[in-house]
Amino acid sequence: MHHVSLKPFPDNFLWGAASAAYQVEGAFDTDGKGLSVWDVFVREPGRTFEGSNGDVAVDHYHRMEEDVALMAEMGLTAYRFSVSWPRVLPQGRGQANEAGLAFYDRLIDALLARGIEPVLTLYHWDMPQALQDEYGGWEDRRVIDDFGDYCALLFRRYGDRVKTWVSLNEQNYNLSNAYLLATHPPALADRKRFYAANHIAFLANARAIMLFRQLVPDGRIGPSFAYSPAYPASCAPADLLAFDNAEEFTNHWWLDTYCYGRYPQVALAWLREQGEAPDILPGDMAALAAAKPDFIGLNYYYTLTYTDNPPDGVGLQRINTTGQKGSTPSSGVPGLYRTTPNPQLETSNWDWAIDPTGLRIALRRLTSRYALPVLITENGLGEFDRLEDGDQVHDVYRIDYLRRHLAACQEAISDGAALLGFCAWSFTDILSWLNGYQKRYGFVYINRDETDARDLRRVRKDSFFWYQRVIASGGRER
Ligand code: BGP
Repeated sequence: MHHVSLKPFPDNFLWGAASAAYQVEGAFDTDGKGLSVWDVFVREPGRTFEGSNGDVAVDHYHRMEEDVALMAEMGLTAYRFSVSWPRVLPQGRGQANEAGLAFYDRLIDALLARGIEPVLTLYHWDMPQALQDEYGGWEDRRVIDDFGDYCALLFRRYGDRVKTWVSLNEQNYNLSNAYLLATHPPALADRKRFYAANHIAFLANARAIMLFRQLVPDGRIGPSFAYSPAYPASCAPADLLAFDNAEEFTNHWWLDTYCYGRYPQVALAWLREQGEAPDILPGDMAALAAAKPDFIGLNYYYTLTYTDNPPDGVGLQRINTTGQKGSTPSSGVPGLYRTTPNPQLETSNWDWAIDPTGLRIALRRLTSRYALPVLITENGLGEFDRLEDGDQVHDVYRIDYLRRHLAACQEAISDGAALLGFCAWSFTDILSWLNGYQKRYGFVYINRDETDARDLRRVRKDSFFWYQRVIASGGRER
């Protein structure tokens, strides 16, 4: 679709950046915080890149004022962050930790004082270890009440000031890693348990949205979905089927359920045949259908290209966590699909395809299929950065990536997408869950590496000044 002229970004467009509690806060056992599953998991040998962990992370817990001052200097109009569940409820439920709640009060107030809209994520993967130990976290329906109570606590506490909320962050990616790939806690590889836990997470997401309607009636809420639009490797019908399988099993399985309370029927039939479909109790689907989100949070990094995979074909494979280009193997589900490199696209050093048109396609598919506004809750480039003399970081590759993805946003707006805002991933450099500190995403460089926290100095990268200009011009100057 070609447009003679493009629509501008709307005046109230949110120009944002994002983070997640475990990846920035540090202070993992400070001021009464309980442990999350990640605090425990990272201590098991071999789980993360060079044993990196978020004990200190980028010490945002203690440097929050400085970080917010940098956001204001940059001109951000939104900042997306997550609350650590065990920081505010050390045991996952019961007695709240006032010091933890007060930290987020201070953060929210600091943002509002600078005219930055807080976008609060309720869950960015840090399940309280206490609930994991007690009943297996997402695998037990008791988590629905506990998660609901936790959310209600935050809605009551912050709902007067925070109006834009994200429920679950990347339920699809997190639970796939946790229950299929064994790369996130609790590190299992069991498809039956995966679909069961995922169904319960949907119900918890729905509970949060229903509570939100009562407690923050003037706010808006939606899940953030890790959307990698599928492409077929060729026009061979077998590749089209593989592509169709991938869309159903890796995308519509979540998006249709969030937005319509309905699992894709062909995928459900296949899982039933395999004996791997989730147990759906009476009332479940109605509960899901009743909790339609106000917007879709879109985390977009890359597209994936699929080809046919026979029943004895390749299974799921671990991703590249070293930054050694070309080390990602083909990965798939036997009988359904497998990935194959897209020869049309460049990749990052972590083998993530760089595809701005894929973002436009994502926005168009979401718009036409779900008729909901979209908030881009993550988009960015993880790369090696070099700190040069005089505290300079010339991250031209990141500027190029973001520039092209913002151009795709404008095209999608012109196509008819109701795009609420763009939260770049990430504001400062952060801990990448499995890739350590060397896979950097920030506009602000943090002087630390995997094992040495050094001075944690904040250094504005070239992309910082670039995004500052983009925001000041309402997206016109890129
Ligand atoms: C998303 C997560 C983020 C962030 C990002 C980059 O999946 O929501 O928390 O980590 O991806 O991924 P990575 O750190 O693996 O490069």
